[in-house]
Amino acid sequence: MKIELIKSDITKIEADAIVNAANSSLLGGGGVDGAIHRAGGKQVLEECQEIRNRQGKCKTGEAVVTTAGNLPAKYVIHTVGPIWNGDEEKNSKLLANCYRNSMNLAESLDSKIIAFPNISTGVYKFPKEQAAKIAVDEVKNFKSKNIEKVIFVCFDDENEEIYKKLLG
Ligand code: AR6
Repeated sequence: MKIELIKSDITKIEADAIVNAANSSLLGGGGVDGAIHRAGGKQVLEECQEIRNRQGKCKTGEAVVTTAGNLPAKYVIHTVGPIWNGDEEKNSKLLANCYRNSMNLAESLDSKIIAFPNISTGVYKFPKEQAAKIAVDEVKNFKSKNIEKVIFVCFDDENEEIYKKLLG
């Protein structure tokens, strides 16, 4: 499995699956979530609403999938990152769950290429260095069958520098 780092807007990435840093409502918000819903259009929101009606809110660390509407990707995997509250152990486990559950979903969808944003490092204030380490560890430890490439899509300079160092 190849691991790549790109500085970009994730809505422009032609992956099989892009991951959204959603909130538990699944109904959109700001940051990367807002960008994905704006670019994906109403199909993404409608499918999120159907999931809400079926299963209620999405718990932190869990992931659900919709198609990608007008985006160049095939699927959007919506995962809910932890809101940083200083409880490093608990928040780290939850963030690791986001990456692992998203990889599992991508795998079950036969996705070959999956793109991740830097989950929880914006509005949710997870310290960026720690978040990047968790993301890279989870992806590297994942036993992939179908996934051939994971793309870390950094949006801000700070995350890009951190991932560059980590990935060498
Ligand atoms: N493409 C890729 N990455 C982006 C983009 C983009 N278009 N826009 C922002 N980022 P955040 P969170 C980066 O705040 O911390 C939302 O309102 C950004 O630089 O989007 O998980 C949700 O609805 C940062 O590194 O997500 C939730 O309520 C990373 O994406 C809440 O924010 C994550 O920042 C989730 O907070």
